[in-house]
Amino acid sequence: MARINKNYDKLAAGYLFPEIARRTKAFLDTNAGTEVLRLGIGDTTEPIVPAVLEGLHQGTDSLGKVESYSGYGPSEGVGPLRQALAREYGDLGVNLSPEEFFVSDGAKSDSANIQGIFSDDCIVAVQDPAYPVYVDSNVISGRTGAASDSGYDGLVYMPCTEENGFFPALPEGKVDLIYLCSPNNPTGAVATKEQLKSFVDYAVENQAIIFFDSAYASFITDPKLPRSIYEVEGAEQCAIEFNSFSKTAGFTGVRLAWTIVPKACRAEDAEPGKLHSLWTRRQNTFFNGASNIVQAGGMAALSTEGKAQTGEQVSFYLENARIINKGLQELGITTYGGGNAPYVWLKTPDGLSSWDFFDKLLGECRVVGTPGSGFGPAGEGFFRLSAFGHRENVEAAVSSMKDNLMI
Ligand code: PGU
Repeated sequence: MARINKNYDKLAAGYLFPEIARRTKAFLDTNAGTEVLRLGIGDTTEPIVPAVLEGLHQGTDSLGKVESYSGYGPSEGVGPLRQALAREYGDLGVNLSPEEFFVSDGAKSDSANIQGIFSDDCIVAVQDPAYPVYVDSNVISGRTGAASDSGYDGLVYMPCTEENGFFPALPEGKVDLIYLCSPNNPTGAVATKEQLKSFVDYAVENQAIIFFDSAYASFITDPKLPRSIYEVEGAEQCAIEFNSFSKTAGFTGVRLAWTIVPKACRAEDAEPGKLHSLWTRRQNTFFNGASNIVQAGGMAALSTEGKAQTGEQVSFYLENARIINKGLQELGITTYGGGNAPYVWLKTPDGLSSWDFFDKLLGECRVVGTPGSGFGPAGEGFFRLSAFGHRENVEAAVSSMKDNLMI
């Protein structure tokens, strides 16, 4: 008899973004002829820049010639891309070797899969609110109990609140696996070096591992803020980092990312290098490498021209965030984030619940956003607006909120 993985039954609801799409569709079905302005899922909208497109074309063309055709590549990614990534970190003053970079098809899959190389009885700590993948992947793998209004039993929630500037205090007691995301999804807060240092020191002392998701690092404009956790001394011993071309190069549909597992990184019960070899083994067995066409595009995104052009696109999205922030503040709404991140995190007016505000914003303004409670218990009473969008749509959404939101 084939039995299912019962942990799936513990998941509190459908995955957040399809749930929003479902509710939006239900709204459109009952309001025929209406159009909605989508600031919900953080999905890029602007076309891929010419220098990167050229790389993708070259990647495609090389498959059409016998002398440059390639089939399966190394599952860790092609050498030149891993070398180019290592050089990027070198520019940040971080010394990592190309073999410590694992190229993949997404930071989502890697951040969901990474827990698989750790023991089932590890205690997991997450920022609250957080990108739902961190929690859900640990629920599915059986590291939690049942869900209640205060979250899953057995998970350590680290609240990120207005009071602590949306960066959590260290966990009380010993935890084993810690998820941190900076610039943060959903709050838009960026951790300082000192804040990250406190977690690195904790992790080294407690032989814990930090999973650091820096998928939005390219949105950091303040030169004092760290773009990688490895800018903090000691992090190579205790941190695994995820990043992605998705938001930087418009690759959300193209799919290309990387994960760094330093050889110095070590688990409590294994020598340094073991985590690196386990992740190698895991990827070799479960993954056949990112598309060779796409990796050529990734190389182009890291060229001087590619970086200049994608940098302009990132600035464009940040300008969207500024427009959203300004509009909301003119409405008297308290907002956070946006300055170094593509998300604006707003406090719902009149103490509305996150889902009530979702319905109100959709009903009154035709604007779709993401309820903060979908990211964890501490997200209740907050709401996320994405700055990814065509300028005219972002402006239309802001005007509609100013004209129609009844507060
Ligand atoms: N990490 C973080 C923190 C993210 O917010 C997202 C996308 C990813 C990773 C995904 O990176 P990929 O390299 O594209 O796999 N977050 C979006 C999209 C929702 C989703 O389910 O991924 C968001 O709106 O939060």
